[in-house]
Amino acid sequence: MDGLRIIKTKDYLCVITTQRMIQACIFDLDGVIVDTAKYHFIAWAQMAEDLGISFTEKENENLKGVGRMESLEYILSLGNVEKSHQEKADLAQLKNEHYKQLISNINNEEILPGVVSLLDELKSSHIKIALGSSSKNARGILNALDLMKYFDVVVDGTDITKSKPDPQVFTMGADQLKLSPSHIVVFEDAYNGIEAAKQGGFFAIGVGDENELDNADVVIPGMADFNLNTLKQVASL
Ligand code: B16
Ligand code: MG
Repeated sequence: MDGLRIIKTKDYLCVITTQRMIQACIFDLDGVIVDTAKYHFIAWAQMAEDLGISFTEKENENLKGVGRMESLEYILSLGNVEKSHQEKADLAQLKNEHYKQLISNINNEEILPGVVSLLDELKSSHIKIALGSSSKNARGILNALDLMKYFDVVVDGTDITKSKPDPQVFTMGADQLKLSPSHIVVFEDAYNGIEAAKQGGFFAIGVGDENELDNADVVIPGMADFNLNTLKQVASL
């Protein structure tokens, strides 16, 4: 009897409802809350072109959830280009300046469909909300989208030392929430991000294509038709 539990004692017969024990949700940023992947692509593609490296949108897919320096290394490897430590730092900084310029006018119209209503529902149901993003620009983006008010905890690229698929970004979130990963749902759009969540012991909901996110516990195409009720139905914690 899903959702109901019957307890018999000597004197009582109690029927209690068993809520799924979702105590918190951790959201990835790029690709889950906002579609910034296109801006990352424009900035990386410009840098690749300047270096004479061919870099396609398909190859950009491999950079979802991947940190800035690791992304740069990947693009350089595509063109067999070698750079010194300092040159890599300069290139990464240049790309980031271009990216920041591209997102300088970002506003809440770019929040992906269904996100705000889910955050509202979680908030009013007292389910904790955290961010688990590889991006060092995450806090600035949350502020620009006026979403910071929803988040109890924010862990981003400025806090972590290990990139996804290492679970660090999510386990730091769970630690700061003072909750066990077994009661937390992670929303992720990247294969590496799902890997990180699973390795950390979280329930992982993939947001995107089920063929690409086949390591997730559940895959949803997006948050447009997703709400707390559907979350409770799909998340078996
Ligand atoms: P930044 P997420 C990731 O964010 C992006 O998916 C990835 O494309 C980007 O390279 C990475 O952040 C680092 O971003 O250069 O802004 O520090 O998906 O983990 O929220
Ligand atoms: Mg992402």
